[in-house]
Amino acid sequence: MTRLFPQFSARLSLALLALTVQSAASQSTAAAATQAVVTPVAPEYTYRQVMIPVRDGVKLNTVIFAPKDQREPLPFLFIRTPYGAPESRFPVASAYPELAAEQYIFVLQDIRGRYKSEGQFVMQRPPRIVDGPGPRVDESTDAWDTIDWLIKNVPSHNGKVGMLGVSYPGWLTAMAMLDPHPALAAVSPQASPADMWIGDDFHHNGAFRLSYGFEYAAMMETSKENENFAFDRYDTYDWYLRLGSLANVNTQYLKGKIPTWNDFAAHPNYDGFWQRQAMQSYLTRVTVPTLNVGGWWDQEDFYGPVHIYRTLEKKDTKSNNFLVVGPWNHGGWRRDGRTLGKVDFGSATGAEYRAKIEAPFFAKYLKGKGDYVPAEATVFESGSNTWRTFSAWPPKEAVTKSLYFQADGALSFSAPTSSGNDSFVSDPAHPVPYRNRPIEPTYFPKGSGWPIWLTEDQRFVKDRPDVLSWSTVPLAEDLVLAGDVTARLQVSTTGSDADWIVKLIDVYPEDYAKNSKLGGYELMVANDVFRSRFRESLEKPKAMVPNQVTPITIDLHTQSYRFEKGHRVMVQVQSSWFPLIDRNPQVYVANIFEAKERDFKAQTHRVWRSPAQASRVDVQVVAP
Ligand code: PG9
Repeated sequence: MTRLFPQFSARLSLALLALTVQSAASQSTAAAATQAVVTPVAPEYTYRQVMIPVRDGVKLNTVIFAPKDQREPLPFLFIRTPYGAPESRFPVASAYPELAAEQYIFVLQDIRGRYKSEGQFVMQRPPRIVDGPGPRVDESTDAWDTIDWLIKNVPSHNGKVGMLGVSYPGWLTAMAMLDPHPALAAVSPQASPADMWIGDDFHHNGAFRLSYGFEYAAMMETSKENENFAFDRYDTYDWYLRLGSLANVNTQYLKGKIPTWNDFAAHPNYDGFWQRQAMQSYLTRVTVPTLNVGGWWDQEDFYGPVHIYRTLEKKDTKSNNFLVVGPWNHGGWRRDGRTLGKVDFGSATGAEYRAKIEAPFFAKYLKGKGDYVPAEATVFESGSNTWRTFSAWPPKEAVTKSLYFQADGALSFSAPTSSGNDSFVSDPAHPVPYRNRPIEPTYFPKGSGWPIWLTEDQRFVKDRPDVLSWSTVPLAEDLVLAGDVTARLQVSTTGSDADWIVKLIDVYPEDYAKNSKLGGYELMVANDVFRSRFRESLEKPKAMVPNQVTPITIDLHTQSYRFEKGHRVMVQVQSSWFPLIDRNPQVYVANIFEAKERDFKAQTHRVWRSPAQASRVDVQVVAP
């Protein structure tokens, strides 16, 4: 057993995000933290602002912070952002306390077309595309040119550059590693999206993430600086429902002026537009040591970091590709990380990660200091609240078990012996809210429930007739998920299209000794949505045949989670998650962005649970 953090016992708001832009042979369990993490006191940093020219003559606004008492030639830590590089008073020390205390030359840069940089912003500009007479430019070349400039123009560096960033800045980090400058020596793409149609911010399995897609596109493309859409009501559930057809977005509000919205509407299927933007085809080699970081309850980009890790892992001949996943929401590792919503993980997991993984990672590869040996996969096992390391993810020793849907709302590890189905009416006029109403705007200045909605108690939908639930009896022993979770449903509908949302839930005991206020709490552990029209092809959608039982497979991603003895495992199925996901008309239309009000029809959906047509959720588990 390897103790990961023997010394321990132990909020990236968009604002901060905007500013910042031992290989274990087998599994091992880290002891729960026992001492508080001490945040180091960082030195003061000097500030310098420059406009760095890149190969097509565009100048990029860049700010450079060096320690006032610089002790030796230092590596750069380079962060690129679309959210605004800091003005003069950026608190490097409080944004990156552990790294700042170690001393680096921090460089933060506005990407092309955003804030004070010149040029044209393109949402996730696909790399390696020549689209004009001048030289090819993209985020990869802009990073390369900037690094080249830094190496040639900034004094007292050691010739090495590291890059990191959360979310869009994480994706920019990934872009820089594709064709890296020779000085780029280590990268940490954190919560980087990998595929905006399959599993990250804008769609999941082709189902459009309406509220996030709309609000993010409007925020980014109304002007060069972030500008929130002005909703005329607090509960956006109400606003989106009144909006009606998505065609009304342009006619009533955006007027065709937001390119990303126009792209959503023009590319409802997984066509060349999305495929060119997705990382998959670019991840052909591990170019530099890469620390991939994600959060189990990331409300925006969880698919990305795991997918990037897995794709690179297949090419990782020199063991330079690593995975860290903790009990975090989007960027939660830059905060304290002890709690998420009402759930307490027992220690300051964000600070633990930064002090014990991130800072040693960069010190090793950029300064040649320390004896840190990164584990292949470091994951936080929620439930027991322990860090674990594995030599592969999913762990080689994990075995797959199936949780079968049974009659009378039961769920068990044995296949059903009797036939039947459970049904519900899904009415687009009354979609199931994805979180408790009121649903404030995503970027509500006075605080939004958005960052923690994935940890919300699912009892808020308990009494809805359009949400089906199946649960086990209280577990006689711990059930330890370590690996992938996949729903395999057999479904039918009276309509010709439908969405299927599957949620895997930990139901706490009524008498929950650790916190009596969480008695009976229903915590989502894994979830996702699938739009039936894409069941055979993501590129060529196809209507469902009314009332025909049809298999649907839904990737519920991956987890490290201990369902403790006495807890129950629950699976819920519903057909709407509004306004997170746009409403499916439930009558097949070629492009839902052009659906008319009259196309939206209530339909009866069925989930089958017969021996020959069993519905189940497969989980990879390891021994308790
Ligand atoms: N989730 C955000 C995003 C990343 C990349 C593209 C579009 C959106 C973010 O937090 O940066």
